[in-house]
Amino acid sequence: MGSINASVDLRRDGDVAVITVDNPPVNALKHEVRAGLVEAMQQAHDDAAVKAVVIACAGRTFFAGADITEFGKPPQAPSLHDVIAAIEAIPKPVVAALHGTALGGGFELALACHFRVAAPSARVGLPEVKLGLLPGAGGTQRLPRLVGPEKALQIIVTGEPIGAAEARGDGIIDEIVEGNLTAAAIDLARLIVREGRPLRLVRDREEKLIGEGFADAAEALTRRLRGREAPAACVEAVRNAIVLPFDQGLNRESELFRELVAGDQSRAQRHVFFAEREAAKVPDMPDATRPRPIALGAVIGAGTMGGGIAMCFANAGIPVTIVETGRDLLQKGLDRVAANYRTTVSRGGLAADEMERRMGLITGATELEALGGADVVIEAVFEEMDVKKRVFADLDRVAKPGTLLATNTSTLDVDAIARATARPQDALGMHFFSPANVMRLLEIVRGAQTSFESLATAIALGRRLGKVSAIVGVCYGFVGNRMLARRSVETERLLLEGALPQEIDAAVAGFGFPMGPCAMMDLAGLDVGWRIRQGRGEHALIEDALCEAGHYGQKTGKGYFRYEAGSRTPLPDPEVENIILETSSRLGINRRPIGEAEIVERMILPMINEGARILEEGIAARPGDIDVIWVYGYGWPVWRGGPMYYADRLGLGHISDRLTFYADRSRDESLRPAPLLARLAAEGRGFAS
Ligand code: T1G
Repeated sequence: MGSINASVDLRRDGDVAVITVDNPPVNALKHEVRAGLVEAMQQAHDDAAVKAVVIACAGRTFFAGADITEFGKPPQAPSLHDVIAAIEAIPKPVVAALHGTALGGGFELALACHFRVAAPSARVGLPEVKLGLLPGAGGTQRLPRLVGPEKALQIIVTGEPIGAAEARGDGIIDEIVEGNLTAAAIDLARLIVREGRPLRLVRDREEKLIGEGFADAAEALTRRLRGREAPAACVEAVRNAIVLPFDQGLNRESELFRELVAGDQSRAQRHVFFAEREAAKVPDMPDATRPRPIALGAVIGAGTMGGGIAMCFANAGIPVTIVETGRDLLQKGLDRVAANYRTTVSRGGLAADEMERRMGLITGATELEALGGADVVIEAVFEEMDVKKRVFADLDRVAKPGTLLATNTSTLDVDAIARATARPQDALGMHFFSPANVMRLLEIVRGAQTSFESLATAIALGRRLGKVSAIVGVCYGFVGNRMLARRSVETERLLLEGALPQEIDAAVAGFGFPMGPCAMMDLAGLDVGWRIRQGRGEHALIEDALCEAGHYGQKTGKGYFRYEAGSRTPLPDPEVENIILETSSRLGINRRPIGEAEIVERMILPMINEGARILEEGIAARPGDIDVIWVYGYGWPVWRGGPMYYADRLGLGHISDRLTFYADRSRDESLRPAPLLARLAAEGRGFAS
């Protein structure tokens, strides 16, 4: 007994063998861990004095799954299947002690044990589908045997973990224990030996394998997952648990896993997994930098964005004050927040008492002085520079020293706003996406004078608010909106040259976006862009004509599409077609049929080109940051990895040729390949290299 290797320790506690794994930060089941587990199980098996085994992990969590960095590399024995076989082969009770997040292969390992105890805060789940995979170590065969096929499918296809209490209710967890978890697991192991309880493996349980309702559940769960391979594989594998003997189901699961792990979709989703974790890192930030504590927040402006941001604070348990200029506007904003919460409660997404608790964390005020004690203030007022500068000058007067001053501007110059204060080092942008309480992306805009401490504070706050943060520099529209503007220009051109809104949206949806550009603009409101263009003296001929005709989008029941009362379904609108045809003929344009491939190219390639400029200017530090921004903020299909990842798959040489073709044809020099793209294409390299 003793340490098996650097990650696995085996000790005896009386007649119980205790295996403890310590592979920070999340006890991923890397090769060394698997080898150590197999060796430890063998020793426990061979030692006659050992009557039971406990498997536990040190650090912040039980195994959080297989080591994702090992995927795509030659497999090293023993595999996780070998570890599980060793656990199932031992004729002694094996108890798993779960804390933190027992996920993927970690949860599958626990399902191979005879008993599971958990800390109250533990969560279990099979998130492989989020990596474009399915559980590959028996989870699709064992979990249905424990909780029934429908519940198992819910857990596997959503990839969302469940809490210990729910898992206890479902019979996954045998006991929830307070205090010393490993000691409790040892006590249970001893009790099982003492009582001579029968050792029943999950794999041998069939009583819950009822197929009734499975097909409907599968259809409901996968309806919105168009284009993805992994969910369909999950459904097939779980169905096999109902119709095939265990070992056959297991073999088919492994086949499906091997197909998916080698496929483009999973590679893309694994790229996004790691890019998401990189995006919140600041390459030049000194390691010693520490975030300032945030105990109290404030939001200026109770509009749609302000209310949504305040909900983020309340959802994270942070008290927040919303400041508005007048009582009526304030009450309107608070009512909108309450209505949002009530909708979530009515859909079963939140308990009524939890809603009350969160509402209790939100306070309204009409005096700026009310936010004097806040550790962070997020300004979410009208998107106008003078208004924002005035607010920041006032903030400078009332906010306490060290308060993080953030603007939620989606386009404006953060440095100019920061200079309205005497403390630009404490100012930056925190660009939330609408609806702010739902969208996970947060663009943190680093100003020229923003201090590392302020940056670290914003990054830590983003994490507490459950956001995926990406650090970007100051320019018009930052990263996401700046690239989106390229797509809007091409949308306008395509409409003038021959396409119709429904054709453009169908092509973009076919690529994998949840919504096309025209329907998206109808949701955001065409008048928002129209007012900004008027302010900048710019034009979008078709969109301007639509606005002049009262087509503001969903809010007026007509935009690029028309909407039946109470419906959000975009319907082709002959009036819009007339406006488009009329505008084309007024400009003397001979309209032509435009195919899906050309539409997709012209929606995507100019954005990639702008992404290259953004990288060249250092507005984004890594191509992966741009990918994370588009996946979490603009609906880019995660299984395509993001625009820059997609570009590398497509090949920069090809992209450069296509852009040159479109630049020559349209005589729009901004479509010509950006220097970085042209250079990398010439060198046969990609953005990632
Ligand atoms: N493999 C390798 N590295 C991992 C990892 C993993 N499974 N999980 C996390 N990391 C790294 C991560 O990149 C980061 O590194 C650091 O750990 C902290 O992570 C056979 C096939 C567990 C909920 O999908 O969801 O099992 O940036 O910042 O916010 O069926 O990490 O510090 O260098 O995310 O506290 C299934 C993935 C695998 C879980 C913790 N498991 N991980 O969140 O920390 S597939 C998963 C997470 C599988 C089997 C299959 C989260 C977390 P760095 P973090 P966190």
